[in-house]
Amino acid sequence: MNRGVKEFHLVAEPVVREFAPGFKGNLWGYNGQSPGPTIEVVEGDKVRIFVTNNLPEMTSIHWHGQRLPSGMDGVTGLTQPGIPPGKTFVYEFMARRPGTFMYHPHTDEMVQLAMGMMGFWVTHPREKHPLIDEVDRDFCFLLNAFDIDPGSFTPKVMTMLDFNVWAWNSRVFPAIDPLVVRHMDKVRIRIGNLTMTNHPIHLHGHEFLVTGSDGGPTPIGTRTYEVTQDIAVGQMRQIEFLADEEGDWAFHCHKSHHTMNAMGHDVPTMIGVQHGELASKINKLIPDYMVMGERGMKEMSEMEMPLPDNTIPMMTGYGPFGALGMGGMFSIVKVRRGQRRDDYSDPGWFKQPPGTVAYEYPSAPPALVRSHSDH
Ligand SMILES: [Cu+2]
Repeated sequence: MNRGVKEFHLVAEPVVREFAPGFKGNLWGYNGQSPGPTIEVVEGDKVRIFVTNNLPEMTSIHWHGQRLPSGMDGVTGLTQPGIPPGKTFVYEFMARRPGTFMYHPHTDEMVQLAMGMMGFWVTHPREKHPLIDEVDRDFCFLLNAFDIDPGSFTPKVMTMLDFNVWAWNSRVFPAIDPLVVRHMDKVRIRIGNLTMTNHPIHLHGHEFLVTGSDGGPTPIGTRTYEVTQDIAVGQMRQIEFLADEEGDWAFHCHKSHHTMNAMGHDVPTMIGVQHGELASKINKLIPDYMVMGERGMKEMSEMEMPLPDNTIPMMTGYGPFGALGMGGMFSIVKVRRGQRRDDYSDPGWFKQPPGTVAYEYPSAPPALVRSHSDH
């Protein structure tokens, strides 16, 4: 705070980000991280942001969703010259409306977004707002995607659609923390999308309301209960729900290719192909050869195959019942009684009450009645 102005300093620079243990990327970000630091202010705050460019090319920052003077909007060539390497520019404006926003470059966006330059911005309401509830838990993350060949470290910036690292805050499951909440907490999750495609984000076990976007709080009359919310490119959405069901609840993008990690996207379909002796014959020539997917691909989630130095298996993560077969944009909302109010630490796996887990039927199942479409 400097004479009534809240000051921030963002340094655009190369960063090394760990997507998951054993898998790092050479990215661009802010202040040593990608995404950059989350900026939190209060409605009506005067804000001054110093932006220093330590990248090898010019940049700028666009304050996505903000009301501000046109000249502070951060569009290189349109509202300002680009910030040259080594220089610092200053942005000044008032955070005029409360909500969920983000920031990102508006210079060479294809490259700078593909390299991980983005950050979150939350403007809290100054007073009790009729459309903004108080919540017990307030999470936020950005959806981002990278194309990093197994064994390499730098994203391929020309990729338009075929990404292989589908991330939340530049992390991939199983390295994304669970969202830990107390039973009966009111929970808000703010999500922004700076990838090249939309992501239908799906919550198990609860219904939520979409209470806001980068356009502000949504009018009460427009809110509907959902279990999946599509988040288009360049959109922010905030969802809210009452965590009234104890358990471990999956929370993930519903595009099945987005809950996988690298190496899973170019494998031919082998279901029904009988390899027989083929694998052992090939193994004599290529010791690491593996037959993949003749009975489906779930078996791959438990395969220990040799990987290049810097990557992550395509489907990983273990739960109390075995391999989850999930990667990428996946996490778990853990609802617990007895979790302390300020405690976000992982309580471990949910202890399912006796008699509440799907079980193997001990005898012959009831006779199946098929529909007679062939008659
Ligand atoms: Cu997705």
